[in-house]
Formats: sequence, structure tokens, C-alpha cells
Amino acid sequence: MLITRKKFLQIFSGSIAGFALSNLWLPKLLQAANVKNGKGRLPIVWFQGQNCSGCPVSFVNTEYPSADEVLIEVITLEYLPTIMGGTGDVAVDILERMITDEKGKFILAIDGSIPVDSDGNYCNVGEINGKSITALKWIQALSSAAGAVVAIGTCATWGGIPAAPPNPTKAKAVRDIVKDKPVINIPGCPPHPDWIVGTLVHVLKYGIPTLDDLNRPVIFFGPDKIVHDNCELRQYFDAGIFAKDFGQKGCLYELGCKGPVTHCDAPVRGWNSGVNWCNRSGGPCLGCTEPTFPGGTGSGFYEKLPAVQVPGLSEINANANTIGIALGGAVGAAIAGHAIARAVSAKKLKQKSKQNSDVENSDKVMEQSNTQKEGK
Ligand code: FSX
Repeated sequence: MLITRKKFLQIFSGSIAGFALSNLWLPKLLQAANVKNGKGRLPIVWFQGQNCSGCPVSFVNTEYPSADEVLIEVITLEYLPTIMGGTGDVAVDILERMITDEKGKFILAIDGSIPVDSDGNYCNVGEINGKSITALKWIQALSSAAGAVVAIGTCATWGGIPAAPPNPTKAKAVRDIVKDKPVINIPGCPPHPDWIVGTLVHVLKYGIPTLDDLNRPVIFFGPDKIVHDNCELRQYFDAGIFAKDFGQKGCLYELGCKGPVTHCDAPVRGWNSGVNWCNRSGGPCLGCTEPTFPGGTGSGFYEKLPAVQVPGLSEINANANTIGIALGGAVGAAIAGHAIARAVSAKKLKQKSKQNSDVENSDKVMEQSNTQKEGK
């Protein structure tokens, strides 16, 4: 399923009215960059810290607009090591020129985290007068010269894989380093190309998209984008049918799915022309768009969520079983399509003993179904 021009524009139609306060800085930047009435191109300096380069690779996989359309019509990409031709002094000169001559006229995009241990020396980018320059120093200088800052990918937004315990380099997120201007966060490991390009196009054409309290564009990560609510395996969850091993039919909750605590529209958007996404391919959602990724939920990639705060039920520290029990017990239309926050009531959680037997029954259903499958 290709994303058409019409569909792409529809993505934004609902969000134009809800500009965030951070739009206050945008007119200045657009004026400085000579962008008028959505016409012109956004100058981007894309700096890379501790990363795997999955983010820029995802970016160039954009389908609509295509990568060449983005590069010719939407942005002027001044610097991005993964795809640029220049290296060595040529590349370093670009960064220096942007810092000194282009103040306020460009967006600084950053992927990868920034190590601060050992004065930042775990990540050096280029040299000036024979002296290595740390990513930390570059980002401090570039961000103070930039008109706006966009953190791309979970390493840049929350720290991601490089900041996973024990975080030997003391890797930080962009928001921990850049304090003097708003940072738009586009998480994902890597982010979907639409999330990156869509945000940039939105900034150019309509202004800053509405952001949530973690500065993520709500068009892609809003409260109605909880993975669990839009997952095609949700019917199994509601029926209490859980896969116990990979390849089995059922909800992937017990195999570590973090869908109930994860915001992104992957289930409806899909990857690779909408062909597939994590849960559809049998791999549980790892929660890569959340600050808890990779280890902050208290469980490993393939371990069931332990105690989690159920949104909207701050008085209850329910564990994953309890959520499953509560929702599994309330099978059907009453909860279909609703967020956990709306679906789970404290009352339902108190009906634990009755629902325990519901789950046991669900397990039996699943076992029967597996036995039948194996017998075929
Ligand atoms: Fe991190 Fe991006 Fe994950 Fe990799 O560059 S968000 S490890 S996909 O690549 O920074």
C-alpha cells in the first residue's frame, strides 16, 4: 500500500488547528531561512552522535515524498555524514560555517545520543587544528546557533540503546544537553520515515505540529496512538488468548509486548509501504518510542511487563497480569477500541478472583487451540 499524496496531506489535516506555543520561534526561523508561505526549503544540519545510523537510513526510505523530493523541495541538507559526499576538513568546514555565518537560519537535527563521561571523548567528530572535537562540544555550539532543534530517533530523544544500563559512557539525550530552546522529539529505533519527513514538512508548510508533554508530534505519537489500542492482535488479548511462544497464535503480551505503554501509529501506518510492522510479523512491540526503552519498563525485550502505572489509574499500580485480567474479563465490544485508561476501571480490577478464573479459562482455550493446531 503506497502512501498517496492525498493520504499524506490528510495526515496533517486534523492537526493544523492545534498549533503549540513553540510556534512562537518558528516565524523567526522561516524568515531567516527565506521561507515564505510554505515556499522555500528548510536548511538542515543533521549531526550524528552515538548511533547505528538506522535513523538516516530510515529517513532515505521515505516514499511520499520520495527522498529526492524531500532533498529538492523540502529541505536543504547541509550536512549528514551517512549520505553526504564531503569528508574530513570539507565536512568540518560546513559545521564551522553554519555556527559562525548562519546563526538562526537552520534547523539542527540530531540522531544518536551524546556521551558526557571523560569530557565527551567517547564520541569525537572531526578535528580543528589537529585537536579532536567531541560530539558534546559540537552540539553545544550548533544548538546555540540553530533556529530550532529536532531530536531524531530514540538515542537522541531519550538516550536509547547507548544509554542502557550500565551506560558506561554516560550517554545523554539531546534534551539533557540543549536547554535554551525547544527540542522536538521524534523517537523510534529507528523512527518511521513518515515521522521524520512528516514533521519536517509540517514545520515548513503549517508550523510546529501539536506536541505532547514529551514534545512528540501528536499526529504520530498522540494519546490515541497507543499501540495496544490499534493492534490487530487486540482481539486475542480481549479474548484472553496469549501466545506462549513465538509463532503461536495469540496476543504477544506474555512474550514481552510493550504495546499497552507505547505511543506510535505503527499498527495503522505499517512499515515498508504499509506491508508490515512489529507485531504483525510476530515480534512483540519493544516500546522503542518511549523513554523507558530499552530497559526502563523493568522487563527485558521478551519478558512480560512487570508493575506498570496504568494511565488514568494513578492510585493503582497494576501489574501486567492485572491489566490482562481486567481487560480479558471484560471481553468484547465494551472495551474494543478504547485505551487502557478508559477501559480499565478500578471496579474491574477489584473483581480479581472472578477474573482469575476467566484467565485460566482463556489459557485452556489457547491450549486447546494449540493442541488442535499441532494435531493438524
Ligand atoms: Fe539510535 Fe539512530 Fe536506534 Fe539506530 O541513528 S534510535 S540505535 S535505529 O540509528 O540513533
